[in-house]
Amino acid sequence: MKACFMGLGYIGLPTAIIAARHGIEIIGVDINPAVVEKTNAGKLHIVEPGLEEMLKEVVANGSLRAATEPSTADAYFMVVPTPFKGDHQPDVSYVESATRMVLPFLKKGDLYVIESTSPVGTTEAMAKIIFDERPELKGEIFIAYCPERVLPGNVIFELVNNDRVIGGLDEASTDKAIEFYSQFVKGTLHRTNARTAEMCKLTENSSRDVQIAFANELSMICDAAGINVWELIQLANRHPRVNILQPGCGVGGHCIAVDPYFITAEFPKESRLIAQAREINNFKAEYCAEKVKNAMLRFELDHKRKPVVAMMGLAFKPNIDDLRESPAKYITTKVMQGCNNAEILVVEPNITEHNVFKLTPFDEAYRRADIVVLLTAHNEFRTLEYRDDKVILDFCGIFKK
Ligand code: SAJ
Repeated sequence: MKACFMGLGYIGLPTAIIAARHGIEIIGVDINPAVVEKTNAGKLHIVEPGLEEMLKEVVANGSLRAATEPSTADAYFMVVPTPFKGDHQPDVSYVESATRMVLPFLKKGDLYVIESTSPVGTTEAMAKIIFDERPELKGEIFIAYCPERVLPGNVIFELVNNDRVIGGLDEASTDKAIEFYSQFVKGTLHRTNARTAEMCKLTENSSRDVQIAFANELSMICDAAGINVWELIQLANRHPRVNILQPGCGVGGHCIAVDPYFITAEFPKESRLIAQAREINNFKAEYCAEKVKNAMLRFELDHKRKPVVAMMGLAFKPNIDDLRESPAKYITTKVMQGCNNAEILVVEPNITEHNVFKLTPFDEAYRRADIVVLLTAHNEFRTLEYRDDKVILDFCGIFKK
């Protein structure tokens, strides 16, 4: 069987690699020629533990080939980004253009699947585009929605072992999609319809956003009340039915900071809690930036000189190189803009070079800084020893003080 993956990003590429290792012939398509070139050379353009060896293997044995254009296959997978526009309205234009790219190749019996996180109704909308252009395919192809749910950093395990939700436009499409995924997914494949599957993905990430907002709100209350939030949450979680997440400097990434807007944009009156959680998590980044600026002013007043400030972490979560929608990056930018010539050291151990930020090794920055701002809980930072002689703003619970 031959499958065509449209999009070789954080999800498309690992899925294509795993599928290729299970005997499926893969053509991986990306509009970025640099990604295609790198992939064909067996080099990973993303950071994901253990994946590069697998890529090398499937490229070497010919089961995965990357290209900038699709070609004839038996199944087509849309795994492209769905960002939002300026007003938080979902932008499905990449899904649409990927669909239009595969349109000429579709033939009787083919499977077409959207994996990209999408607003409710997207699968039906893409089916309309397909059948408007190719009416002869009506009733002849299988169309389904199957969202991914893997956690970056643990992709190889989760791609295979997580349960998945599969929603076809009709029963036969659900069957066909389940048949495909059962070739490499060990988790249970749950059947539903396309609209429920679309909403299920949005629900999962909104649920996490709401829960993190609760932790972030607690952290601000505790700060004002003089209570250690880390201790508080640990104690509250000893209750058998309480499970509070950890506060941070905000919520980032391309999933949790984005997907809830796909619900609020379409159902604004009904989604007040989801909208409020988004606001709280966005506000937490502003709040952290203000805290840093205040600490800098205080230092200058107390010491009659400008502080050296270390901004520790740019990535949106621990131990990855992904800066998408990163609150740490946002806070660092805000602090640099208002730094009034104070020296700001920027640290991100998972990146060697950045086109905007000059990076400093984490231990050097920690040694030199008067004010240390812990933004992302990278493993490297956990090796640092707490220092009473520095102002430490620990937004991600490294020292839990
Ligand atoms: N975060 C906190 N406190 C926590 C947990 C997370 O502040 O206790 C922050 C992180 O620092 C980060 C953000 O939340 O900024 C999101 O990180 P994450 O680890 O919760 O999730 P993602 O964005 O890496 O992956 C999520 C996952 N969804 C859920 O856990 C419901 C993943 O399973 C999805 O596949 C992925 O979104 C996606 O692609 O949609």
